Amino acid sequence: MVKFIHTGDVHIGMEFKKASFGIDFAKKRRNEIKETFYNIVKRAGDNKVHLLLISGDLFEDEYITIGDLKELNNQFSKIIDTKVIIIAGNHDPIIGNKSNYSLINWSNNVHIINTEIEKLVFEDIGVDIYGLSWNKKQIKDNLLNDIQIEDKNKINILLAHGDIYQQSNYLPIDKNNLIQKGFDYVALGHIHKSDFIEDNIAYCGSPEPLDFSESDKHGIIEGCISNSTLDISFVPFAKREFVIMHIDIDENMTVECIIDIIVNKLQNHEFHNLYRIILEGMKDKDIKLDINYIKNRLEEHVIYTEIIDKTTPNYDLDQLRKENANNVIGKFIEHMESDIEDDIYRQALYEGIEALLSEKVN
Ligand SMILES: [Mn+2]
Repeated sequence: MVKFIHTGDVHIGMEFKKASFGIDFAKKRRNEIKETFYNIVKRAGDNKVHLLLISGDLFEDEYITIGDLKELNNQFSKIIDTKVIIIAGNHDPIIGNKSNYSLINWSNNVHIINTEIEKLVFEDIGVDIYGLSWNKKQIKDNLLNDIQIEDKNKINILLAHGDIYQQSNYLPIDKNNLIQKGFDYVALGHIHKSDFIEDNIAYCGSPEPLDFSESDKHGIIEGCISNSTLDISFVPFAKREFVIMHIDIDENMTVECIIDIIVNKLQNHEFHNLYRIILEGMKDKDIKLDINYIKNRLEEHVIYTEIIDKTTPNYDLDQLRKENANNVIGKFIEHMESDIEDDIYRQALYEGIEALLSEKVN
């Protein structure tokens, strides 16, 4: 039996410039991604795994440093009995002679597949590995269509970084065509959410979630493979989860009521996770939801929260329109009200009223 770990989309070096969380948390996450990856490498060594498969986007081309690469190599060199197989993805492509992968001399157990379809033969474990590294930022052609298995008696594994869900600019993969090729296991990368496409074709997902769009369980795939059997499972491995929470507000709630509801809901959750709390529903128009105040009150319960206020104040629109028939408030309501079914219009209407009313008072 051949043991393997399948990972990818690690994005080492990621700077999180567009992330909703601030610079301090971004730095923390940047380090945590490395730490988690080193732990994956260590696990491969501890469990005497034969193959560590990395399906692209190991690092961020723009932000990786030579120091980071040396550290990666140092980690790989500690598990010399594990073969580390890497393909480059769209975030770490091998473009011409310029590639961060060529900046250092990799340990003997590290194999970086080149940008033409390549087959690596490992006689000692009876495994042939096929793969292809990216050589540009976008690939529109299905470059995997022509791969053919050469020796059916071997354990045949394919590493691919691409999109099996749709005809995209990120190496579209034809699922049916892929199934017919008869690989014993296909280790996919590119999509950050883990997904078993077939029993023997899977996206491992990113080991650490990168933002709130990745609010599922993240980890690695571990497997045992022979010519006739495959046993694989997803193993959660992330240090933190991004959790999105919806809280229903009604017009009878005060700020303290709302905080109580959130705290109550957070009680079953982990301190170290990141929470996006979305407040929805109708709020009392006289209550000001001070987001920073609520955030401060949650600090002792969880390490990170962000709060999005999507509530609408319970203005009596008819009353307001009548009272303001001759001024800009009335005209504004009249103009906006026609599209009140549209979420964005409604939000704009209520925010506009709030702004105009506060002007009036002042
Ligand atoms: Mn990726």
